[in-house]
Amino acid sequence: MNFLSYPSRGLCPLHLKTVLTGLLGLAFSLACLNTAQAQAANTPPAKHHQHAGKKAKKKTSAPEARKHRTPKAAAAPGASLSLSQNPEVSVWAKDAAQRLQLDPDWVQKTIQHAHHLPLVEKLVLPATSPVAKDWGAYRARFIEPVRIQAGLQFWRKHRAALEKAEREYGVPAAIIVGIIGVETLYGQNTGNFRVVDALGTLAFHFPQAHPRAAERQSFFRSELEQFLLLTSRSGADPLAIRGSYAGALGLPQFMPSSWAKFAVDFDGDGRIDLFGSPADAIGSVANYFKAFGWRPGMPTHYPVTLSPGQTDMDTLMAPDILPTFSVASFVAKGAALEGAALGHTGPLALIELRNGPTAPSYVAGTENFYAITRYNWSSYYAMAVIELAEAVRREVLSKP
Ligand SMILES: [Ca+2]
Repeated sequence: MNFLSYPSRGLCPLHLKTVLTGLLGLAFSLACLNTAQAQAANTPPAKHHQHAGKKAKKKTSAPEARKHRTPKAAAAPGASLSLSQNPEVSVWAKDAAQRLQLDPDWVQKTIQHAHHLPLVEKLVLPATSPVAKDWGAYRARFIEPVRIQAGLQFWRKHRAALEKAEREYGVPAAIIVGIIGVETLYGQNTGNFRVVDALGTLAFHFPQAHPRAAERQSFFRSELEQFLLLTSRSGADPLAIRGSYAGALGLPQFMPSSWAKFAVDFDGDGRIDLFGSPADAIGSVANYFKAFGWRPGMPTHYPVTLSPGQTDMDTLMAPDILPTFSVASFVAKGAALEGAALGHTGPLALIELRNGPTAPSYVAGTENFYAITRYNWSSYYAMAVIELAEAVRREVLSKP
Protein backbone atom coordinates (compact mmCIF):
# COMPACT_ATOMS: atom_id res chain seq x y z
CA MET A 1 0.00 0.00 0.00
CA ASN A 2 2.07 2.56 -0.10
CA PHE A 3 5.13 3.88 -0.85
CA LEU A 4 7.64 2.86 1.58
CA SER A 5 6.98 -0.63 2.45
CA TYR A 6 6.59 -2.83 -0.44
CA PRO A 7 4.68 -5.97 -0.01
CA SER A 8 6.15 -9.06 -1.35
CA ARG A 9 4.70 -10.38 -4.49
CA GLY A 10 1.27 -11.70 -4.01
CA LEU A 11 1.36 -11.35 -0.32
CA CYS A 12 -0.68 -9.60 2.13
CA PRO A 13 -0.92 -6.07 1.37
CA LEU A 14 -1.99 -4.56 4.52
CA HIS A 15 0.49 -3.47 6.79
CA LEU A 16 -0.25 -1.66 9.68
CA LYS A 17 2.03 0.82 10.71
CA THR A 18 2.46 4.11 11.74
CA VAL A 19 2.13 7.03 9.74
CA LEU A 20 3.35 9.83 11.60
CA THR A 21 6.36 11.64 11.33
CA GLY A 22 7.79 14.23 13.22
CA LEU A 23 5.64 13.59 16.13
CA LEU A 24 8.01 12.98 18.81
CA GLY A 25 7.98 11.22 21.97
CA LEU A 26 4.56 10.47 23.00
CA ALA A 27 4.74 9.63 26.54
CA PHE A 28 1.66 7.65 26.78
CA SER A 29 2.00 4.83 28.99
CA LEU A 30 -0.26 1.95 28.83
CA ALA A 31 -0.23 1.90 32.50
CA CYS A 32 0.34 -1.51 33.47
CA LEU A 33 -0.73 -4.25 31.31
CA ASN A 34 -0.11 -7.12 33.57
CA THR A 35 1.96 -10.01 32.75
CA ALA A 36 -0.95 -12.10 33.73
CA GLN A 37 -2.86 -10.94 30.76
CA ALA A 38 -0.39 -12.14 28.53
CA GLN A 39 -1.58 -14.40 26.77
CA ALA A 40 0.26 -8.04 12.75
CA ALA A 41 0.79 -5.54 6.08
CA ASN A 42 1.49 -3.56 3.55
CA THR A 43 2.10 -2.07 2.26
CA PRO A 44 3.88 -1.19 4.78
CA PRO A 45 2.37 -1.91 7.75
CA ALA A 46 0.49 -3.96 9.54
CA LYS A 47 2.10 -5.26 12.28
CA HIS A 48 2.47 -7.66 14.60
CA HIS A 49 0.63 -10.10 13.66
CA GLN A 50 -1.39 -12.65 14.45
CA HIS A 51 -0.77 -16.09 13.62
CA ALA A 52 1.93 -18.25 12.75
CA GLY A 53 2.28 -20.62 10.08
CA LYS A 54 4.42 -20.14 7.19
CA LYS A 55 2.36 -18.33 4.84
CA ALA A 56 0.13 -17.01 7.39
CA LYS A 57 0.03 -13.38 7.30
CA LYS A 58 1.07 -11.59 10.02
CA LYS A 59 2.01 -8.39 10.49
CA THR A 60 2.84 -6.27 12.89
CA SER A 61 3.87 -2.96 12.59
CA ALA A 62 4.23 -0.70 9.94
CA PRO A 63 7.48 0.81 9.63
CA GLU A 64 7.87 4.11 11.00
CA ALA A 65 8.68 5.15 7.52
CA ARG A 66 5.22 5.55 6.51
CA LYS A 67 4.88 8.17 9.00
CA HIS A 68 6.42 10.52 6.57
CA ARG A 69 3.39 10.38 4.48
CA THR A 70 1.02 12.57 6.29
CA PRO A 71 2.58 14.29 9.16
CA LYS A 72 0.20 17.14 9.46
CA ALA A 73 -2.83 15.02 8.92
CA ALA A 74 -1.63 12.65 11.55
CA ALA A 75 -1.19 15.41 14.04
CA ALA A 76 -4.63 16.72 13.33
CA PRO A 77 -6.67 13.84 12.05
CA GLY A 78 -9.24 16.13 10.56
CA ALA A 79 -12.93 15.50 10.23
CA SER A 80 -14.39 12.87 12.45
CA LEU A 81 -17.75 11.51 13.41
CA SER A 82 -18.85 9.66 16.46
CA LEU A 83 -18.42 5.97 15.84
CA SER A 84 -21.64 5.28 17.69
CA GLN A 85 -23.64 6.90 14.90
CA ASN A 86 -23.19 3.59 13.16
CA PRO A 87 -26.01 1.38 14.52
CA GLU A 88 -23.90 -1.71 13.98
CA VAL A 89 -21.50 -0.46 16.62
CA SER A 90 -23.81 -0.61 19.61
CA VAL A 91 -25.00 -4.07 18.62
CA TRP A 92 -21.38 -5.18 18.41
CA ALA A 93 -20.52 -3.51 21.73
CA LYS A 94 -23.23 -5.39 23.55
CA ASP A 95 -22.20 -8.69 22.02
CA ALA A 96 -18.48 -8.08 22.55
CA ALA A 97 -18.97 -7.20 26.21
CA GLN A 98 -20.77 -10.47 26.75
CA ARG A 99 -18.29 -12.59 24.82
CA LEU A 100 -15.25 -10.98 26.40
CA GLN A 101 -16.79 -10.73 29.83
CA LEU A 102 -16.30 -6.99 29.99
CA ASP A 103 -18.52 -4.46 31.75
CA PRO A 104 -21.15 -3.61 29.09
CA ASP A 105 -21.48 -0.03 30.34
CA TRP A 106 -17.72 0.51 30.11
CA VAL A 107 -17.62 -0.87 26.58
CA GLN A 108 -20.59 1.26 25.47
CA LYS A 109 -19.18 4.36 27.09
CA THR A 110 -15.76 3.82 25.56
CA ILE A 111 -17.11 3.27 22.10
CA GLN A 112 -19.43 6.27 22.36
CA HIS A 113 -16.33 8.42 22.67
CA ALA A 114 -14.58 6.81 19.72
CA HIS A 115 -14.44 8.69 16.47
CA HIS A 116 -14.72 7.53 12.89
CA LEU A 117 -11.69 9.02 11.13
CA PRO A 118 -11.95 9.30 7.35
CA LEU A 119 -8.20 9.89 7.22
CA VAL A 120 -7.56 6.43 8.60
CA GLU A 121 -9.73 4.94 5.88
CA LYS A 122 -7.57 6.66 3.29
CA LEU A 123 -4.34 5.51 4.84
CA VAL A 124 -5.14 1.81 4.61
CA LEU A 125 -5.90 1.96 0.91
CA PRO A 126 -3.19 1.07 -1.57
CA ALA A 127 -1.66 4.06 -3.29
CA THR A 128 -3.72 5.10 -6.28
CA SER A 129 -0.67 5.48 -8.48
CA PRO A 130 1.80 2.82 -7.46
CA VAL A 131 5.39 3.88 -7.42
CA ALA A 132 7.97 1.53 -8.85
CA LYS A 133 9.58 -0.39 -6.05
CA ASP A 134 13.00 0.94 -5.35
CA TRP A 135 15.13 -0.76 -2.74
CA GLY A 136 17.72 2.00 -2.80
CA ALA A 137 15.12 4.66 -2.01
CA TYR A 138 13.53 2.52 0.67
CA ARG A 139 16.88 1.72 2.22
CA ALA A 140 17.88 5.38 2.33
CA ARG A 141 14.97 6.12 4.64
CA PHE A 142 16.32 3.84 7.30
CA ILE A 143 20.03 3.33 6.84
CA GLU A 144 21.03 6.90 7.49
CA PRO A 145 23.17 8.73 10.06
CA VAL A 146 20.44 9.98 12.39
CA ARG A 147 18.89 6.56 12.82
CA ILE A 148 22.23 4.81 13.10
CA GLN A 149 23.41 7.20 15.82
CA ALA A 150 20.10 6.86 17.67
CA GLY A 151 20.58 3.11 17.43
CA LEU A 152 24.05 3.40 18.89
CA GLN A 153 22.71 5.38 21.86
CA PHE A 154 19.85 2.94 22.35
CA TRP A 155 22.25 0.02 22.31
CA ARG A 156 24.59 1.63 24.82
CA LYS A 157 21.77 2.61 27.15
CA HIS A 158 20.02 -0.74 27.05
CA ARG A 159 22.96 -3.05 26.58
CA ALA A 160 22.09 -5.19 29.59
CA ALA A 161 18.53 -5.86 28.40
CA LEU A 162 19.74 -6.54 24.86
CA GLU A 163 22.34 -9.01 26.07
CA LYS A 164 19.82 -10.71 28.32
CA ALA A 165 17.34 -11.00 25.44
CA GLU A 166 20.01 -12.48 23.20
CA ARG A 167 20.90 -14.95 25.89
CA GLU A 168 17.35 -15.98 26.73
CA TYR A 169 15.73 -15.94 23.31
CA GLY A 170 18.66 -16.47 20.97
CA VAL A 171 17.83 -13.35 18.95
CA PRO A 172 20.81 -11.07 18.24
CA ALA A 173 20.83 -7.69 19.95
CA ALA A 174 21.45 -6.10 16.55
CA ILE A 175 18.21 -7.48 15.08
CA ILE A 176 16.18 -6.21 18.03
CA VAL A 177 17.85 -2.80 17.65
CA GLY A 178 17.11 -2.90 13.91
CA ILE A 179 13.41 -3.58 14.47
CA ILE A 180 12.85 -0.87 17.06
CA GLY A 181 14.81 1.59 14.92
CA VAL A 182 12.81 0.95 11.78
CA GLU A 183 9.52 0.86 13.63
CA THR A 184 9.68 3.98 15.75
CA LEU A 185 13.17 5.49 15.62
CA TYR A 186 13.72 4.14 19.12
CA GLY A 187 10.46 5.39 20.50
CA GLN A 188 10.51 8.82 18.93
CA ASN A 189 7.61 8.10 16.55
CA THR A 190 5.11 5.79 18.13
CA GLY A 191 2.04 7.25 16.47
CA ASN A 192 -0.44 9.95 17.34
CA PHE A 193 -3.80 8.46 16.51
CA ARG A 194 -6.07 7.53 19.36
CA VAL A 195 -6.02 3.78 19.09
CA VAL A 196 -9.70 3.44 19.83
CA ASP A 197 -10.46 5.77 16.91
CA ALA A 198 -8.07 4.02 14.54
CA LEU A 199 -9.23 0.53 15.36
CA GLY A 200 -12.87 1.59 15.60
CA THR A 201 -12.70 3.15 12.13
CA LEU A 202 -11.07 0.10 10.58
CA ALA A 203 -13.39 -2.27 12.42
CA PHE A 204 -16.59 -0.62 11.24
CA HIS A 205 -15.71 1.59 8.29
CA PHE A 206 -12.98 -0.34 6.53
CA PRO A 207 -12.90 1.00 2.95
CA GLN A 208 -14.77 -1.38 0.72
CA ALA A 209 -12.54 -0.42 -2.18
CA HIS A 210 -9.76 -2.43 -0.58
CA PRO A 211 -9.23 -5.80 -2.27
CA ARG A 212 -9.43 -7.67 1.01
CA ALA A 213 -11.90 -5.48 2.82
CA ALA A 214 -13.96 -8.16 4.53
CA GLU A 215 -10.94 -10.00 5.88
CA ARG A 216 -9.22 -6.86 7.05
CA GLN A 217 -12.32 -5.45 8.69
CA SER A 218 -12.74 -8.67 10.61
CA PHE A 219 -9.08 -8.52 11.63
CA PHE A 220 -9.43 -4.99 12.97
CA ARG A 221 -12.63 -5.80 14.81
CA SER A 222 -10.73 -8.53 16.59
CA GLU A 223 -7.88 -6.11 17.32
CA LEU A 224 -10.34 -3.61 18.79
CA GLU A 225 -11.62 -6.34 21.08
CA GLN A 226 -8.08 -7.22 22.12
CA PHE A 227 -7.40 -3.57 22.80
CA LEU A 228 -10.43 -3.32 25.05
CA LEU A 229 -9.39 -6.46 26.88
CA LEU A 230 -5.87 -5.13 27.45
CA THR A 231 -7.00 -1.77 28.75
CA SER A 232 -9.81 -3.20 30.84
CA ARG A 233 -7.48 -5.59 32.58
CA SER A 234 -4.76 -3.05 33.17
CA GLY A 235 -6.97 -0.19 34.18
CA ALA A 236 -5.49 2.02 31.46
CA ASP A 237 -7.78 4.61 29.90
CA PRO A 238 -8.57 3.30 26.40
CA LEU A 239 -9.30 6.84 25.24
CA ALA A 240 -5.85 8.09 26.19
CA ILE A 241 -3.69 5.61 24.33
CA ARG A 242 -2.17 6.59 21.00
CA GLY A 243 -0.54 4.58 18.27
CA SER A 244 -0.31 4.21 14.51
CA TYR A 245 -3.21 4.75 12.14
CA ALA A 246 -3.65 1.00 12.27
CA GLY A 247 -3.57 0.73 16.03
CA ALA A 248 0.01 -0.47 16.51
CA LEU A 249 1.36 0.27 19.96
CA GLY A 250 4.56 1.42 21.61
CA LEU A 251 8.25 1.18 20.77
CA PRO A 252 7.89 -2.07 18.84
CA GLN A 253 4.50 -1.18 17.34
CA PHE A 254 2.75 -4.33 18.45
CA MET A 255 -0.87 -4.78 17.47
CA PRO A 256 -3.06 -5.47 20.51
CA SER A 257 -3.29 -9.19 19.70
CA SER A 258 0.51 -9.43 19.54
CA TRP A 259 0.77 -7.54 22.80
CA ALA A 260 -1.54 -10.08 24.35
CA LYS A 261 0.31 -13.07 22.94
CA PHE A 262 3.96 -12.09 22.82
CA ALA A 263 4.72 -9.10 25.04
CA VAL A 264 6.73 -9.84 28.17
CA ASP A 265 7.65 -8.07 31.38
CA PHE A 266 11.38 -8.00 30.79
CA ASP A 267 12.40 -5.48 33.44
CA GLY A 268 10.67 -7.44 36.17
CA ASP A 269 8.46 -4.70 37.56
CA GLY A 270 5.36 -6.88 37.34
CA ARG A 271 3.72 -5.19 34.37
CA ILE A 272 4.18 -5.01 30.63
CA ASP A 273 4.74 -1.54 29.26
CA LEU A 274 5.77 -1.30 25.62
CA PHE A 275 5.52 2.50 25.74
CA GLY A 276 7.59 3.35 28.78
CA SER A 277 9.91 0.39 29.22
CA PRO A 278 12.55 -0.15 26.54
CA ALA A 279 13.49 -3.37 28.32
CA ASP A 280 9.94 -4.70 27.99
CA ALA A 281 10.01 -3.73 24.29
CA ILE A 282 13.36 -5.48 23.81
CA GLY A 283 12.26 -8.68 25.50
CA SER A 284 8.94 -8.64 23.66
CA VAL A 285 10.53 -8.29 20.24
CA ALA A 286 12.89 -11.16 21.03
CA ASN A 287 10.03 -13.31 22.31
CA TYR A 288 8.08 -12.55 19.15
CA PHE A 289 10.93 -13.74 16.97
CA LYS A 290 11.47 -16.84 19.01
CA ALA A 291 7.77 -17.65 18.64
CA PHE A 292 8.07 -17.24 14.89
CA GLY A 293 10.94 -19.62 14.47
CA TRP A 294 14.10 -17.57 14.84
CA ARG A 295 17.07 -19.93 14.70
CA PRO A 296 19.98 -18.83 16.88
CA GLY A 297 23.21 -18.48 14.97
CA MET A 298 21.72 -18.78 11.50
CA PRO A 299 22.50 -15.93 9.06
CA THR A 300 19.53 -14.07 7.63
CA HIS A 301 20.68 -14.29 4.03
CA TYR A 302 23.58 -14.99 1.68
CA PRO A 303 24.77 -13.37 -1.54
CA VAL A 304 23.57 -15.09 -4.68
CA THR A 305 24.66 -14.81 -8.30
CA LEU A 306 22.18 -15.43 -11.10
CA SER A 307 23.34 -16.17 -14.61
CA PRO A 308 21.07 -14.65 -17.24
CA GLY A 309 19.45 -17.31 -19.36
CA GLN A 310 20.71 -20.11 -17.14
CA THR A 311 18.53 -19.55 -14.10
CA ASP A 312 15.10 -21.07 -13.63
CA MET A 313 13.56 -17.85 -12.35
CA ASP A 314 9.96 -19.02 -12.60
CA THR A 315 10.57 -21.91 -10.25
CA LEU A 316 12.84 -19.99 -7.91
CA MET A 317 10.45 -17.07 -7.56
CA ALA A 318 7.27 -19.12 -7.23
CA PRO A 319 7.41 -19.57 -3.44
CA ASP A 320 8.18 -15.89 -3.00
CA ILE A 321 9.85 -15.30 0.36
CA LEU A 322 9.01 -18.69 1.82
CA PRO A 323 12.24 -20.69 2.24
CA THR A 324 11.72 -23.73 0.05
CA PHE A 325 14.87 -24.87 -1.74
CA SER A 326 17.79 -26.90 -0.45
CA VAL A 327 21.23 -25.56 -1.29
CA ALA A 328 21.64 -28.30 -3.92
CA SER A 329 18.27 -27.54 -5.49
CA PHE A 330 18.91 -23.79 -5.38
CA VAL A 331 22.25 -24.14 -7.11
CA ALA A 332 20.89 -26.64 -9.63
CA LYS A 333 18.31 -24.07 -10.72
CA GLY A 334 21.03 -21.61 -11.52
CA ALA A 335 21.29 -19.59 -8.31
CA ALA A 336 24.99 -19.73 -7.50
CA LEU A 337 26.16 -19.65 -3.89
CA GLU A 338 29.60 -19.48 -2.41
CA GLY A 339 31.48 -19.84 0.84
CA ALA A 340 29.45 -20.44 3.98
CA ALA A 341 26.21 -20.54 2.01
CA LEU A 342 27.25 -23.85 0.46
CA GLY A 343 27.26 -25.40 3.92
CA HIS A 344 23.82 -24.06 4.88
CA THR A 345 21.52 -26.83 5.99
CA GLY A 346 18.04 -25.27 5.89
CA PRO A 347 15.77 -24.19 3.05
CA LEU A 348 16.38 -20.98 1.10
CA ALA A 349 14.24 -18.47 -0.78
CA LEU A 350 15.29 -16.26 -3.67
CA ILE A 351 14.55 -12.73 -2.47
CA GLU A 352 14.08 -10.07 -5.12
CA LEU A 353 14.51 -6.39 -4.34
CA ARG A 354 13.55 -4.17 -7.22
CA ASN A 355 15.57 -1.08 -8.00
CA GLY A 356 13.18 1.10 -9.95
CA PRO A 357 14.18 1.12 -13.60
CA THR A 358 17.44 -0.73 -13.07
CA ALA A 359 18.08 -4.43 -12.52
CA PRO A 360 16.76 -5.94 -9.27
CA SER A 361 19.02 -7.11 -6.46
CA TYR A 362 18.77 -10.67 -5.18
CA VAL A 363 19.80 -12.48 -2.04
CA ALA A 364 19.26 -16.00 -0.75
CA GLY A 365 16.98 -15.65 2.27
CA THR A 366 17.07 -18.15 5.11
CA GLU A 367 14.44 -19.06 7.66
CA ASN A 368 15.64 -16.13 9.75
CA PHE A 369 15.01 -13.71 6.90
CA TYR A 370 11.52 -15.16 6.74
CA ALA A 371 11.13 -14.76 10.52
CA ILE A 372 11.71 -11.02 10.16
CA THR A 373 8.94 -10.83 7.59
CA ARG A 374 6.56 -12.22 10.19
CA TYR A 375 6.94 -8.86 11.87
CA ASN A 376 6.08 -6.97 8.75
CA TRP A 377 5.29 -8.84 5.61
CA SER A 378 7.75 -7.28 3.25
CA SER A 379 11.17 -8.33 2.04
CA TYR A 380 12.11 -4.65 1.76
CA TYR A 381 11.21 -4.18 5.40
CA ALA A 382 13.22 -7.24 6.42
CA MET A 383 16.28 -6.14 4.50
CA ALA A 384 16.07 -2.63 5.99
CA VAL A 385 15.96 -4.12 9.48
CA ILE A 386 18.94 -6.34 8.69
CA GLU A 387 21.01 -3.52 7.22
CA LEU A 388 20.18 -1.06 9.99
CA ALA A 389 21.07 -3.77 12.51
CA GLU A 390 24.43 -4.29 10.86
CA ALA A 391 25.15 -0.57 10.54
CA VAL A 392 24.42 0.03 14.22
CA ARG A 393 26.39 -3.05 15.24
CA ARG A 394 29.43 -1.74 13.37
CA GLU A 395 29.10 1.58 15.21
CA VAL A 396 28.89 -0.19 18.55
CA LEU A 397 32.00 -2.22 17.77
CA SER A 398 33.94 0.79 16.56
CA LYS A 399 32.89 3.03 19.46
CA PRO A 400 32.53 0.73 22.42
CA1 LIG B 1 7.90 -4.28 32.86
